[in-house]
Amino acid sequence: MILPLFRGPNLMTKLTRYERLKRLLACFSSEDHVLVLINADPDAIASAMAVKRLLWRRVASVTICHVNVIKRPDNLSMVRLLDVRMVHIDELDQTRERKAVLVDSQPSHDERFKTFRPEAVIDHHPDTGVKAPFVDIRPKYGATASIMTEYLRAARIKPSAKLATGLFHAIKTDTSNFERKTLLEDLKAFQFLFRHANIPLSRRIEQADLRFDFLKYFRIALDEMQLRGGRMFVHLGEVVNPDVCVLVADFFMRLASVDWSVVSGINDQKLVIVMRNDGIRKNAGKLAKESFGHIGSAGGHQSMSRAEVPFERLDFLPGETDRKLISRWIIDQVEKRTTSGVQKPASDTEMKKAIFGRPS
Ligand SMILES: [Mn+2]
Repeated sequence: MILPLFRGPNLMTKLTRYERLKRLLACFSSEDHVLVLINADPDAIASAMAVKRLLWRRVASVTICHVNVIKRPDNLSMVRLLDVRMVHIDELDQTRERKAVLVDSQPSHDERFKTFRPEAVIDHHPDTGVKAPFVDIRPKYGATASIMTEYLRAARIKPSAKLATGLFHAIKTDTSNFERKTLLEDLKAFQFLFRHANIPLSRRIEQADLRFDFLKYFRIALDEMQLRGGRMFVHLGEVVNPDVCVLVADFFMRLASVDWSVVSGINDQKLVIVMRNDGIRKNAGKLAKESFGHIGSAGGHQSMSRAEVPFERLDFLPGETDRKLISRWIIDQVEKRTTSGVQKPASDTEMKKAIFGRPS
């Protein structure tokens, strides 16, 4: 049976889940070698796993191919713990004729996608006017994994624990544990996946956000942190990855007595300053702009922000590699902008109380 080709997202919303599934599957035959193209993050990886499962025994082969380099330790552990087999685009045998499927992205999102003419595009980002034989773009969804869960359910496939865990982790990640805008459909998918997922495994993936070589920055952070009022400051010096500043800043926010955390590091000839606060009558984005916007780029939201100052703009500091000097300068910049005026540095008892809790 030849199904009419689908050419727009509006028609798609009127189709039942089963009809959508039928149309997607009708794009492929048993001789096809399928390439699932992704920009690897948890949602894209899990969605690609779901496509592979949907096409299992229906096509000749399915290869998952990522265009980015996976660096984040939690993403690396997801790939490892869920046994996801993928190839980087540079290692792909491009001579082979393949039908491409793009999930959690659209062709215009990456230069390297543009060289493929995808057979199917399934995504939840705003529609960029994708033209393909099969298009299913639902921008209101919190995750592509929720859409893929609907396809699996329409196909009456019971997901393996690893696939379910991947999709479960993807929805948690893309919705920030449902703190971001989501649909009832995301919750329904989540509820379904919960029954099949390995929850300790999902937690393990989530927790694995540290690399061994990050630990030394935690030592610097604990040795050199300065608590002033409720504000925690530390400058980590040269860091291998600016993500370290985010991890340390989030770590300090776990202290009940800390209501601001300002953590900086030097990476790629730039001073990166990461700010976090408790979200109560504070604006991290504004503070970052006021403190560092005149000398670099700065921006963010109410409770999280980031500023980047090119190294050469710091030439007024006599020794820009001196951690203490940079730390001093950052504290000055931030404290100059705060309305409450000059804050006294924390006393030893205040510091101890913050770290170890109330002394008995
Ligand atoms: Mn996504």
